[in-house]
Amino acid sequence: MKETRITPRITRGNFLRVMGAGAVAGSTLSVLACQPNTNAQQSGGNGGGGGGDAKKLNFYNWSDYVAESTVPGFEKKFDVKVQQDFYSSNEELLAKLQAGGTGYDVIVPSDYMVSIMRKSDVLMKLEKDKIPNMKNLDPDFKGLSYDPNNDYSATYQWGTTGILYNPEIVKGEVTGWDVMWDERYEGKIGMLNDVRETFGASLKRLGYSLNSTDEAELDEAQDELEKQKPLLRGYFGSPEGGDLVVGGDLALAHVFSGDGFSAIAENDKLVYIIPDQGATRWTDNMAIPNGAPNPDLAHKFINYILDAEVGAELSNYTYYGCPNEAAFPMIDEAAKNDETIYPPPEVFEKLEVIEDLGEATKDYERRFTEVKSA
Ligand code: SPD
Repeated sequence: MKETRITPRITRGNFLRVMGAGAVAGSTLSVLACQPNTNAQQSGGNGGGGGGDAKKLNFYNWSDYVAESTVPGFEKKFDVKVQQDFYSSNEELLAKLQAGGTGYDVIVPSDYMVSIMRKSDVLMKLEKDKIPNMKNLDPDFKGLSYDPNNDYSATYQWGTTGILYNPEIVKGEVTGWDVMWDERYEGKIGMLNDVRETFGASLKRLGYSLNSTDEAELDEAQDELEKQKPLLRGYFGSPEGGDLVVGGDLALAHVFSGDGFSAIAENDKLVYIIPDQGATRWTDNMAIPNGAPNPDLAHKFINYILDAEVGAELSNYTYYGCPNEAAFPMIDEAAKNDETIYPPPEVFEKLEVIEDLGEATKDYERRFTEVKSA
């Protein structure tokens, strides 16, 4: 695949300033101005979580995954506070929920993890009449296999997982996963600390499905990861790998697309590619855990994120794909036209969605532990 460079854009730090008060702050204010303060209704209407502070939403999300305007806009609109905590993998999120008593109201698991969580009975069924903005979601992001009726989840963002690299260090054309095994970059390579993504990269490099449960294929993928390990600076969470490429500590990092594009916004010489052997295409989804202290406010938050303007601000900040059809006209032109954010059909067909593999999940986890401790 041809290397595609994202149109150099602004950094997150100066996003509000550079876009101009009208473009971002103005649109937020217009949302605020049109909405009544619903706190009075909310105080009387806690949806039954029991004991929750009706004025506080506990939001557990991936790091660096909301626009600067998102949380303040919600706090102001509903006269509430949002407490944010962060995780860097689906497995970390699941472990936290399974340990119990987290007190989280809204979480953002990926596709396969929604399926695992549904089976583990850790998710609350959504009251869809409280989420009228669900209608704004693009039909392509509704009714997906991990939650066919959107009974438990609503899409937040989508993206791909690929390679971010610095062409001043990495020589020649980078087209596929092999570069992450290239001895010339020993000590300057970072992989994701994410069992399914990192095994997925190894499997795709070998020409296999990233959902393989074939023991011989998994043995081969594991061997390759064990061979790769001495070349690595480490396994990193999101957005750390991208940050380390920006800082010059890494030449190459296995990253989620938005983390790649954020890094490019900091240094426009960097390049993000979707390897030509294929890669992951994923969706992250808002859901409410069982036992959430404030499910009523959680539904309001999900509905707020699915608002067209809020959704556009979110994707214009994260550089991830926007699943909100009503928001799409407000997505930055540079992003809309960027084939690494919105891949063309010939690339799209090489992407695979990580599936819930049931019992085989444990096999992947055991193998990844073995790789990391090898
Ligand atoms: N910094 C936000 C990263 C969100 C990535 N979620 C994608 C998970 C894919 N398996």
